Amino acid sequence: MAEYQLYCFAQSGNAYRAALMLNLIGAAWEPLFVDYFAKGVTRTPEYRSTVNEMGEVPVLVHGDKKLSQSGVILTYLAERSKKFLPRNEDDRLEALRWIIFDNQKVNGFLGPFRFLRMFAKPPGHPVVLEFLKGRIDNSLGILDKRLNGRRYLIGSEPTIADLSLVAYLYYPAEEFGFDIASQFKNIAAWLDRIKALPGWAHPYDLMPGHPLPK
Ligand SMILES: N[C@@H](CCC(=O)N[C@@H](CS)C(=O)NCC(=O)O)C(=O)O
Repeated sequence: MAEYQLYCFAQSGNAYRAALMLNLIGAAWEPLFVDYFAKGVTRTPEYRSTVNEMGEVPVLVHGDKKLSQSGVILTYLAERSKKFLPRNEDDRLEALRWIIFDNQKVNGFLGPFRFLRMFAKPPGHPVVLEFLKGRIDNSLGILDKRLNGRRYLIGSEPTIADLSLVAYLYYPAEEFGFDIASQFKNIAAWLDRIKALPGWAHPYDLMPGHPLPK
């Protein structure tokens, strides 16, 4: 058995953060497939009582530890591996600030928007999609501005804040119905920099469950 196990599925950008971090730090890990779409596994009482009471992926298993919330998982792995760790207290707080912004305003809107467009049956109501798209444009604009003249979000090296925020942005443009990279130039260059790190892999190659059965 690998040192780490990760409950995940390919379409989950939240799980991708943890999978990408595990790969980038060279950890020995294996995915534990959660069949979210066909079986709604995260909604079952069994999953909630034995894996995660919050009914979510990702969940990282490391020995006796079972960690959820991607920001917690990233912090744990950074502290253990000393990789992608912000350098000092100010940077740690800054990383946390961006991770919370991501969870609430970047992936917090992009995730439901993509889900309602791509996977929900029936798809989301146009008014809801339009509301979310407005919020996404605003949040991505803030991120793009932050990256203006910077290689990474904090300091000169990539940290867990970068690995959190990139997570939804490598999924295909068709899934969002708009092309993030062509609309936000600083984000596009930053995505290329993270993609060039040794160990980077696309979410659909890193986690099980893609493509979805027709
Ligand atoms: N803030 C959480 C979000 C986790 C999350 O929402 N995961 C989704 C998959 S992308 C999930 O498991 N949803 C199941 C549900 O809400 O029923 C994190 O960063 O880990």
